[in-house]
Amino acid sequence: MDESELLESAKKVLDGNWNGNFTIPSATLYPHQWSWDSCFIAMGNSYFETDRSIKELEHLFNAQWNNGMIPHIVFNEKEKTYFPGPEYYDVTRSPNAPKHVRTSGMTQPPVHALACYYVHFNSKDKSKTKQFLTRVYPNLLKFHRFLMTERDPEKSGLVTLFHPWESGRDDSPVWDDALARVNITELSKFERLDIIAEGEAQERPSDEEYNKFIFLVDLMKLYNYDQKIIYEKFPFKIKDVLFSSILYVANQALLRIAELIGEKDIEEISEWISRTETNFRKFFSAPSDENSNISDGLFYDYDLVINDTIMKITISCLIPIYTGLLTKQEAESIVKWISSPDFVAEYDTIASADEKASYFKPVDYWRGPVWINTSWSIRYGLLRYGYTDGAERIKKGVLRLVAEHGFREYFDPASGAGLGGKNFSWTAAAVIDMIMMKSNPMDLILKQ
Ligand code: 2M8
Repeated sequence: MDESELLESAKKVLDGNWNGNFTIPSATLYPHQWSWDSCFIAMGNSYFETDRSIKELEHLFNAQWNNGMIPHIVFNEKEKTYFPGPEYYDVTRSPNAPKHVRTSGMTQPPVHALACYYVHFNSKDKSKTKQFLTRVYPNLLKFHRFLMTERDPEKSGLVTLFHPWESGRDDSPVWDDALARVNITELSKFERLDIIAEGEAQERPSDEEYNKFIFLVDLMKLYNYDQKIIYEKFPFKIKDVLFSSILYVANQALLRIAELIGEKDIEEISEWISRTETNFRKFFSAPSDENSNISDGLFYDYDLVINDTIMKITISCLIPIYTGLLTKQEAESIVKWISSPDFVAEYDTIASADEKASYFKPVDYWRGPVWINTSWSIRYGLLRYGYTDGAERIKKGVLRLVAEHGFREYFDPASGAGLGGKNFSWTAAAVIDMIMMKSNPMDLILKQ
């Protein structure tokens, strides 16, 4: 398939998953609206379907909580094939939850400001999209403020997550030790609905992990989703590199949006940006240890419960190249990892965990397979720092993966075999962006 055929197929995937209000990630597993999925989808659609992108994002913002949180799932009442559904989350326990729509009780990476900026950047009707930006600016500001206050009482500029699902990388090895310390006192009875065919269990998180995922939801419910109480009592609190990197870029996008709509009061956003710049290395660099064989230049998540760095080498460690906050030298050492056989999968795409690590599993969800949204982010980082050949290789690799194996949710890094959901929306959206992007919106967003 050549690029124009791939583009048409990608558009068909997004059309097929559009339900009139939002785009589902994939019919086989995810029948509701997922927060960061919708952002990638809106970016893909921004080249041809301005109105649809706007509707997609506004549907999500319409479910924003009073405290500013954008929930990670907005439920479609008609769909009953996903667990945990709205009854299980029971967010009515929180005075902050919206009453007119049902949602989950946690959040996901804040790609939203970037997505909104993209919609304007690629639109042919700038006056329409400027109005859209003016409408959604308060939603974005409130969401970022939620993350920078409720999820960062330390004022570090780095975000604390209460659940692996908030990271978007559900069963990443990064959570293993923290989850092992979570002691399940009592667990509700539940039935998993996410393993749909015989033999697919190894491609999804294990039952043990699921029990922990559900127990953490039970605990959030016990505390009525009160962020302050959760912060005080929770057994799982991690400052995440990928999430905080995305927020750093999103804050820059928000500044750019403020400028476009003539919003002058930007001091708060600038302050958030400098907090992140001041503390990023303090929290996320590996502690110097002569005996450690982990070579540095990577960035690691930080476990607040034990006040320690999580020394697991995963895709999250590489994502800071996407922020533009690294020096040329720091970017160079990440590029070394990206180019090393430990991460470079077949087709020049990037595995989700270090292939020589004991915790690497080639077909297990976020423990090894290649994901297209993270490869997309890294490609942006490479473009940003002038590694155009590397960026081109990733693009070619993604296009080949999809041409040969379909628009799958994730891919085996060794064979390229497609895994998980079929006709997966963000895979299609990223392919559209890689083919269509002529000038780089990120150049305008990130500080020079
Ligand atoms: C996956 O997460 C959901 C829970 O939110 C699940 O496994 O049920 C993750 O890959 C996440 O990043 C993604 O947003 C979601 C929908 O595609 O699926």
